[in-house]
Amino acid sequence: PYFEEEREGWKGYIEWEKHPEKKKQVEEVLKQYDFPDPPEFQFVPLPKTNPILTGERFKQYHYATGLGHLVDISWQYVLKEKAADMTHVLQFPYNGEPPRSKSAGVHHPCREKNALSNQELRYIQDRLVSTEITRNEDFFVRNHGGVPEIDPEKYYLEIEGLVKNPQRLTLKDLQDESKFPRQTNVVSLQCSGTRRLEQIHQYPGDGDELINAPWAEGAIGAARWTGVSLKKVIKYCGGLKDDAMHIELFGADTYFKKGKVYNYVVSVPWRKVKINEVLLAWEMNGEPLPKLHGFPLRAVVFGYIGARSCKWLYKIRGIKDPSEAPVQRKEYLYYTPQIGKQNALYSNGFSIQDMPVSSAIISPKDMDVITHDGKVKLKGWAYSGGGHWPIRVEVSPDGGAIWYEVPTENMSTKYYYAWRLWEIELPLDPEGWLEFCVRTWDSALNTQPTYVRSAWNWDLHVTSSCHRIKIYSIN
Ligand code: MTE
Ligand code: MO
Repeated sequence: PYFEEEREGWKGYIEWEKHPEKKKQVEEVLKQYDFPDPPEFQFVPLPKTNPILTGERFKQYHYATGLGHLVDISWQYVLKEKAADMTHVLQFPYNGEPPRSKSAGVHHPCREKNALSNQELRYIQDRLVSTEITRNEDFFVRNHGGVPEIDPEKYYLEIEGLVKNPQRLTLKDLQDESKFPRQTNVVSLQCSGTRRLEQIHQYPGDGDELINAPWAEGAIGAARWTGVSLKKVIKYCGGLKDDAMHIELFGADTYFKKGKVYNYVVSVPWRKVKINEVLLAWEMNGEPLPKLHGFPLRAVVFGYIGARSCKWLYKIRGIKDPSEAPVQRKEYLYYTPQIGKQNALYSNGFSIQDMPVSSAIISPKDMDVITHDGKVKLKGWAYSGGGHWPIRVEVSPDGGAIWYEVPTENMSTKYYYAWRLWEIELPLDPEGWLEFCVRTWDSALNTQPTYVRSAWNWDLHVTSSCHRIKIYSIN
């Protein structure tokens, strides 16, 4: 059931026919490998050295690690298995992919050639923390496959499975306020890979995530989403049948995994839906949902990892147990630090839903040289998932011995489901290399692990430790 279905007015596939020349070229190259045919490709030179990973153990990822900033996440397939013995890697962009702003796609500070310049990176990240509601064009994009094209006139949402009266609802139905009350919420989405780069520095796990999403601090944002509560839609279908406990969400996009094509499918528990924390949204910051963010309809699951907020939503299903789809079952698993190459069984991982409390310093940036007259200004974000919100942010100028509390008036609006931006001016006397770090306390009094290695995990998810940067201070 997790393979792509045909539907009128919806194109989830790539148009091979339009690129006969390239298709042929690709076929030639692919003969050497055992991979599905891509529609289009280009060679991208990779950096010869990688400042992040050194040593024998990491050799096989040597080239792959360069990909993070060269390739963005929407590429269809990367010959990563072969990357170790190539100086070039194939990239396959999708046809008709909407253009992205740099700020939407690149939020990680790899500083090799071909990456963003420091100046660009600084500009982008400063923009990110300049508004508590993120501009649509600055909102990070994380796509597992291509962006499907959906004709809104022909679009309908199918509701089936363990619901009492299965229905098909058009956009007009959903937007008809006599049927469904509208709901608007300011909600942060955060990719579970945010700040993954810090875990990569420690040890890069199976290497998969180096290619897929080697994010730094920018895979997070807040938007004002408008739509209907999924709960009301299920009620409209007469409610769930007795044994239904979860709702499965089907995205119209397709992606490759181990040579097979799947739809993007996840699930959320009914208890989450019941408290109106799952929104089916068609509007983002007062504009129709942009294509890159799931046009015409997406789920927004408050406080969960971004992965559950299924984009290009075309079908929902009442089910008994969590979805069997690969995204739900095999990805987004949280392992203990002892789990690694030898014992990484899917059954050893917890399925990640709630996002933990986390924060980051965005300005200054790691390795900055700052000249000051005894004072330095820090800026960043703080967030907590699972229905909690940041209540206190503390920063330390000396790696965590002394902590200063950010005054509440220097924290942005408390929205319950969104991040809070903060800034603080610290007194600073010492000169030379210093380590700044930040930690946040949330409304349930959770705070962050001190060091990244205490929460390192094989799939490199939800990096929640204190964010640390090194700066050179000149007084
Ligand atoms: N939904 C579909 N259909 N396909 C996807 O690839 N990516 C997920 C989620 N929903 C994804 C998806 C992930 S991993 C994240 S972090 C969020 O979308 C990102 O949402 P954004 O791109 O709007 O920021
Ligand atoms: Mo994600």
